[in-house]
Amino acid sequence: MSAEEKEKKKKVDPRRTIDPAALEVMDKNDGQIETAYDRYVKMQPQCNFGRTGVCCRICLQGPCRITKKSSKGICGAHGYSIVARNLIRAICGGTGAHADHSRHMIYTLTEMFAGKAGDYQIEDFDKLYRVADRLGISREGKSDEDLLKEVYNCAVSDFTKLDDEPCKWLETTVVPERLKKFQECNVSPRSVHTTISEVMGQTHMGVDSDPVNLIFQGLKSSLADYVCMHIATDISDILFGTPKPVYTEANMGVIDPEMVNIALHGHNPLLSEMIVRVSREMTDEAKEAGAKGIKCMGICCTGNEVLMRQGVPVLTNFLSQELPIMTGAIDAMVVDVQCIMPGVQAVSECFNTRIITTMSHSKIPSAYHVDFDEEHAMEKAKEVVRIAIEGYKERDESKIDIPDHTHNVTAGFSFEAMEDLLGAVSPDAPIKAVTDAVDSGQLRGVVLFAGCNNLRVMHDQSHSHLIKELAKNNVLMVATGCAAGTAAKMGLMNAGAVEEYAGDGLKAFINQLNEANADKLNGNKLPLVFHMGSCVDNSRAYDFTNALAVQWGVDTPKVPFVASAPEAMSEKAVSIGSWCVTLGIPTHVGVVPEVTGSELVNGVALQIAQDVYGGYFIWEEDIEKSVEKVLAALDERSWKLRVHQQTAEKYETTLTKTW
Ligand code: BF8
Ligand code: SF4
Repeated sequence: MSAEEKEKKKKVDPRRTIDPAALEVMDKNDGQIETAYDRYVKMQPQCNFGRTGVCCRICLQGPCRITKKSSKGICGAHGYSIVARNLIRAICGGTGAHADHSRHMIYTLTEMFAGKAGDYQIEDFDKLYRVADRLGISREGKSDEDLLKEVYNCAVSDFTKLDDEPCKWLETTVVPERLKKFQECNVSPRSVHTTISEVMGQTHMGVDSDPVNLIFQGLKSSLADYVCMHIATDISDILFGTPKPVYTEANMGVIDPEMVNIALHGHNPLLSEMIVRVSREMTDEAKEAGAKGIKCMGICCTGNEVLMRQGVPVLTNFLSQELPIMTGAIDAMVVDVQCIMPGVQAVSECFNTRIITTMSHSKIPSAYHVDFDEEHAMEKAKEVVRIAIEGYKERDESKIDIPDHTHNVTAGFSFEAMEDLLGAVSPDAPIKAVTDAVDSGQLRGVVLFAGCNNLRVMHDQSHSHLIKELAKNNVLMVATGCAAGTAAKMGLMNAGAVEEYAGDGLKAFINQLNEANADKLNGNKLPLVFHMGSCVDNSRAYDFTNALAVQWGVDTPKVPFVASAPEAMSEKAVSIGSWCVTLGIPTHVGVVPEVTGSELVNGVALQIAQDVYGGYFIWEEDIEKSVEKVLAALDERSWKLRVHQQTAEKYETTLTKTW
């Protein structure tokens, strides 16, 4: 390592978080147990070829790296082809992950129809009817099971069909202008699985080297991603209920040393829902072991799923997932799929915490494994809880040290729950409460905080800062995934934060909702940031955008709605960001993806996308500039919308369709 590299490495402080609970655990540990924060420092400096996307390992002649000396790969592939191929494989990785999740939900219905998943049933009939209606399925003379079967058939078809008809979950959830655009540009996916296979085929050595063609296929993959995310949300709601407001707490102080503590981590609600249910029935077994009861807490998006529907407290978000184990009081961490750091196992071995993997395709060496299957869901959930109770019995009391940090959280804002709240102000067209507030200038627009944590930036800092600044500027905010985790942990997802941070317009808007919904809220008040769920539930956020577009009578690129992922990390985030752009949303990303090695590909992301789809990426790592750019994107749209509305009024014509 050169002297310069050593110097750079020294400058990176592993205390890369602003979460006070995480800092406390980290400081007490004093580097003795290695976590992601330490490994990030060890990893510096990271490879710039990979970072800018110009390293190709697609065939065994590679890796080929684009340098000044060598402007093409061995096969003659230009840098732009290599960057585009890498990018769309990342998008496809995200699509694959969501497809895996969504297919599992669909498969559970297969098992239900075969009489093999008796622990699952239709929990939310209204949601079933809503989804069926949206898909254009007639309900007349059909039993609920028949209806569910028809919804299921549509989902299977969206996953597998080979013809050019649009996927049902795309066709029925976007305005017609969007769909037309997708068909004109050939980015409407045939089906989820077909699209994934197309991307892998198209990016194989010696197939497509046209960067624009490649990128458009990437956008098609991102729309397939949107389809499977929406299917996952809909089926989860049908099986487990559509979220309604829930009240709980967040951050590591939620760990109760007198309880059997179970951390639920990953993404899939199929097992975690069952664990939450059985843990409420197994209190006696916990008491026999000497505990007061059983407490479930959530990490990442499994955490978001059980928070939204069951009010399960938030333990932490992605980056700090290893740290709760270091409190010495987590008896089991149950993981399913995605965003689970293998590092949790090594940390757990110092504390008698059982890491329990539960999916046959998502294992960690040395961890416990309970092989989940739909047919024995409750039984498997009990097995998991019993392993946690065993863990409790073997706890080393001398190691317990829980940081005393919690904040109140109000969550559970599915799109339906939002409509319900807004409907108390605007009964005929609930979403009009928002469009009116934007038209009058009371709100500056709507921002979705989505996405992960990433050690390239200070953990939780950009989310927190942007939320506070946008609140001051009267922006209505919704959040999902680990961005929502930040808001919950940092006290930004409760009524106190409205008082502390909201500008006058936003405060008045939220207070109006509080007053109109006083009977439903039972003395509680609405939060500053509305939690819409896990990452797959970004589908809910898009339903929100789409409803705004329908209400204004415009295509999505006219809607003052911006997405922001200041700490993006995963391939899923790359895919979600790409569908946001394709669906017409300006999308701020605080960690620039691996595209800067090609001016052409970068230019497509930043400019050409806007020309074609109306959505575009904003790469901005600086937090203050991010605030400015997000506000500017909102203002540009609301200004244009207002001018177009005034022009239409003046000349008594319809609103122009241009953006
Ligand atoms: O799906 S926000 S770190 S946990 S990828 Fe992962 Fe990112 Fe968190 Fe949820 Ni989403
Ligand atoms: Fe190199 Fe071409 Fe093979 Fe990529 S596909 S590794 S650029 S030879």
